[in-house]
Amino acid sequence: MSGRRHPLGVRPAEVPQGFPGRVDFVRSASRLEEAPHLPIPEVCFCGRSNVGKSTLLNTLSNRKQLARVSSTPGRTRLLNFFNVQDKVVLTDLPGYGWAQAPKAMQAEWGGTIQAYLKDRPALVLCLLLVDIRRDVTSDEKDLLNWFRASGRPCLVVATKADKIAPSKRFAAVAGIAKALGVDATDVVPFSAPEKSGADVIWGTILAFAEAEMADEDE
Ligand SMILES: Nc1nc2c(ncn2[C@@H]2O[C@H](COP(=O)(O)OP(=O)(O)OP(=O)(O)O)[C@@H](O)[C@H]2O)c(=O)[nH]1
Ligand SMILES: [Mg+2]
Repeated sequence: MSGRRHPLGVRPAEVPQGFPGRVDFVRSASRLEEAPHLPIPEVCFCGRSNVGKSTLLNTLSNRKQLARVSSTPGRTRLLNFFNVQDKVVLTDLPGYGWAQAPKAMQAEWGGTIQAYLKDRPALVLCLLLVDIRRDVTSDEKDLLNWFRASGRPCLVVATKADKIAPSKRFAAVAGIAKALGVDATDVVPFSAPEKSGADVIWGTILAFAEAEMADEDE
């Protein structure tokens, strides 16, 4: 049962006409020390390899190839930072749990992602992407529990919604929410080809970024 009307209990910000306009690639980093430090709130995209992180970023940016999209899992091995109009920085994190990657490499990515999620003061919101067609994994539950324990707000995005019939999406979202132990309002279905879900995702990102900027102005 959903007790709230808005994802994370926060009314999505109004998305201006023509937004986001230009989105600039800032930098790639293989280690946290290489990450840029801009005085702008940051929102990250995390999830298993191939779940659609880069595709979501491209769709939100209205660009085909801003972030590299690949049908070969594990292609994005770096943290990639994008500046959206000096309003928010979006970070595309490397996919975790790519079974074919050498163990040492998996450990290295995991370490970098963990360090980023722990020690990134600008981070105001995390997007956890899960495939709408698949059962939630223990990795995803662990990550969500960690977000909860750390007080990091997390919006769950159920990707590839076009892969299931519209009539089945509501039940799929409810199943994901139940498995993760979150409110169903906090799980937003998204489809890149349909562009469905993009408005509420942008609205939520902007609401968190704007709240942070307003706090800093006080
Ligand atoms: N039908 C459909 N396919 C999608 C959608 N989003 C992503 N895909 C496909 O899923 C595959 C993986 O997408 P990516 O965006 O590269 O996934 P990723 O999470 O960035 O993967 P890594 O960089 O390996 O971690 C690509 O073939 C995409 O075209 C979607 O909403 N609908
Ligand atoms: Mg990627």
